[in-house]
Amino acid sequence: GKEKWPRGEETVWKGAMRDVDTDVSSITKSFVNHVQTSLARQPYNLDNLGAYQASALSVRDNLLVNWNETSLQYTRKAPKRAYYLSLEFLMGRTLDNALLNLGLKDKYAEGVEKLGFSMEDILDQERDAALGNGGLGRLAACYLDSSASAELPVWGYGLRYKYGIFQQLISPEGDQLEAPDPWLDNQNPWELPRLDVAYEVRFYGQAERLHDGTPRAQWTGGQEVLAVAYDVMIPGCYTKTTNNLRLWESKPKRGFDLNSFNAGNYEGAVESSNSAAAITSVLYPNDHTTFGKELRLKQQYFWTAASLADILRRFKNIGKPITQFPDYVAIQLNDTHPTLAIVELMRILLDEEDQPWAAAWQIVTNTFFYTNHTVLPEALEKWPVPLLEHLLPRHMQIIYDINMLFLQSVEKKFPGDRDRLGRMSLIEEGFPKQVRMAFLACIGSRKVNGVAELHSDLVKTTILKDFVEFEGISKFGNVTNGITPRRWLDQCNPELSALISRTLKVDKAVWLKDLSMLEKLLPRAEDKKFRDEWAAIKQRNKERLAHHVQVTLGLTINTNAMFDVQIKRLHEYKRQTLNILGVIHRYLTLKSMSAEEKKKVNPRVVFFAGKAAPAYYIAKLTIRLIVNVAKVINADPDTKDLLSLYFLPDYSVSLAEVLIPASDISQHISTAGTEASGTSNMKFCLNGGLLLGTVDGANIEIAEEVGESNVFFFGHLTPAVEDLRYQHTYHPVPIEEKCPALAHVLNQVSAGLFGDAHVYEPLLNTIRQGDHYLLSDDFDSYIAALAMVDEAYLDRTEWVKKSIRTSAKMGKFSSDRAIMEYAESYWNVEPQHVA
Ligand code: RUG
Repeated sequence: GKEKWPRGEETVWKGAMRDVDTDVSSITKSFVNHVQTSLARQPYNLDNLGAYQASALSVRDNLLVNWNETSLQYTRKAPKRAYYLSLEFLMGRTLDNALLNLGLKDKYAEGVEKLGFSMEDILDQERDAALGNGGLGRLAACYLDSSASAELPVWGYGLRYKYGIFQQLISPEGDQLEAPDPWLDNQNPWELPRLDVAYEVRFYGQAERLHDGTPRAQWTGGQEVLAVAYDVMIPGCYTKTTNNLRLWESKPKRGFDLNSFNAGNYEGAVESSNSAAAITSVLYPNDHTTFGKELRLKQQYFWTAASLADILRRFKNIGKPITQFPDYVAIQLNDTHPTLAIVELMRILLDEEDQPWAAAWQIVTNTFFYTNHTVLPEALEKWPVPLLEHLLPRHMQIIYDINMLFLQSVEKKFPGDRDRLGRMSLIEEGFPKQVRMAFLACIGSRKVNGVAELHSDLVKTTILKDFVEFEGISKFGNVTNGITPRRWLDQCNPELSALISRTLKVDKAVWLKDLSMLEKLLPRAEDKKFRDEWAAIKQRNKERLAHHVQVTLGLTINTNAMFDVQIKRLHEYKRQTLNILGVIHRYLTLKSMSAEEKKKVNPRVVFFAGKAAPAYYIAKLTIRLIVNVAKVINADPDTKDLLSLYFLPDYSVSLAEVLIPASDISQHISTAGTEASGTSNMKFCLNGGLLLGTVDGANIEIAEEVGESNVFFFGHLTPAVEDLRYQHTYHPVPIEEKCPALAHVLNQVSAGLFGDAHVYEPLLNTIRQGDHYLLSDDFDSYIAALAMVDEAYLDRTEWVKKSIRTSAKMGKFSSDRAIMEYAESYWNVEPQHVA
């Protein structure tokens, strides 16, 4: 119907509303306006930080106009929307990305130059928004970029942690130290507080079933806290569509308890408000582990309850009956962290919407979609029943009810199969009993997917095998992860991006949104001039990295060497230990070479970066070993020109943006079957770095695309892993016998070649005893693969050809492809063009 203009004169409103002007003089004007009014500063003493803030506020004006129009369009048209629930969004910096997506970078650079600043310095002022641990959180960020770029009505929901992932410091002894990450201290221009968008969230209390012939219950008492919305604008690339990432902050419902205050009990008066604020104070710095901590469960419920209340309110504004909820709403669960949303929606439908059980379950199971990100048993979330009963009594009742009905239906399909019931129950027996969140997420969702072909197959044949047999295979799918080419090529490697545009003779706006166009570069691998340009850009990126390391750490790096990079969370399954042992092997080999032999060796610089979970002892020991090996190797005059090693502290999205374009070879060497996908592998290859890896995760699909002759594979395959582990346990062979080269390396470490020998014994013992991650099985083939890399690098022409071919075949790994698979095959949401 025709809308009525709400108040005042429409022509006056419309005359005053316009797009923000984007010519250079309007940009400088807007910048100076923000300096004067928003920042209340003088031009005379404006520093780079002030200039960053003024630029950000000015760019934000552009985003806000688009963001408002996008919201209005969604409200008017009421299309089906999708919501991406993720406890982590690893956004990195925003200014550069926003400028590029808006197509305004050159103009802003010109504008700030005229005002006496350099764009590069300004960009460097921004702190990373590091609300995530690693791949899972960065994937969420890439998916938001792709959703907006594809004009899809997708919002993210997460938590506004006051402190993001900790800052990593490395002590002189090589120990990781953790410091808080006060990322909001300089204010955050990219978020809009929405103090008017707030919901009450309850914890603890009592749940009483009504026993009135309905499944209803009443949940009362306990603690109530407030969830307040902060909105972050997500601009699409070359489109008006600007979506929203809504992050919740916890606040006390009342500031403090006046009664206690008046009675002189000042601490008591603020206690409850402190406990409310604590919920969103810090990101848990663990990935791939469960912790069973009450505060973490509180975070999960707080966030899912607020998000669902918000989604429901928006749905109700459309005025449709609740049974049509799944026609308007799809909710994607990023791992099991938001699984309580399934139970919370049941609670609302039963207790507040008065729906019968079957109707409620029907709505729920048509709304949710669950993505699994790991098959490692220690990473599968479980929550103790007593904790859930205490914190969320009504939800525990509902989980019991879901489980009872579910097991009844299993019993019906497989009569008398008691083992199966035990295996499939949502409740794991034990002391205490635990709720298996992956099973709950699975049965409460319409579809379940893994994140790479191999991983999705493993999900179906291992952890959810019984569920495939019960529910049918069609519920289980695969969406191979992707990365956004905007940040991971155009932004981090502007020279390569420009070369591609020149060569394809199209504007980058075109190929950045259709990454398969890179394939047209393939014939250019035969073109010497193109190869030279390609290689020169790689070289300049290596120099850029060396400069960065020089400025930040005061170290001088040999840019004539091959750059060999492994950057990711420290974890035994990712096998950084294999890499450092390989470096030691190389060092020992070099030491034993004659001067003549050394002349044939190509110099290599090895980079590591990554954080270890603060309580992960073995991972921290690996960092210590790397740092201390670096001290010895980098100081050895016999070898230092041929081999050097750096552990770069405080790995972040921004550091990755400098490291990735500079890499000649990167390592993705997890034990087969353990890395669900990996996404940095895609980023390196997109930037023309070659891949050294195991036959695992997305490495396999990368090799399928670029051809096996362009990757360096090694190691045992997934089907062999279980047998090998069995051998280790029941027929152990001493390392000396099984792998003498590895034994020699381990003995050198034990003997103290890299200092305090005894310190590393617990780390070395993980290999000598049990060797769960199969380092001793893969070491020889790893060393052979490294030698093949050396060999290949000697023929630089052929190497550059491989580099070009690799990059050219990375189209599949754009997150645009992945997000369209979710939109079309899972959520059923369609692009909404904002004119
Ligand atoms: O370990 C996986 C990566 O292989 C994957 O690429 C990434 C995104 O799907 O997710 C990582 N992950 C898995 N992060 N946390 C988990 C398990 O909680």
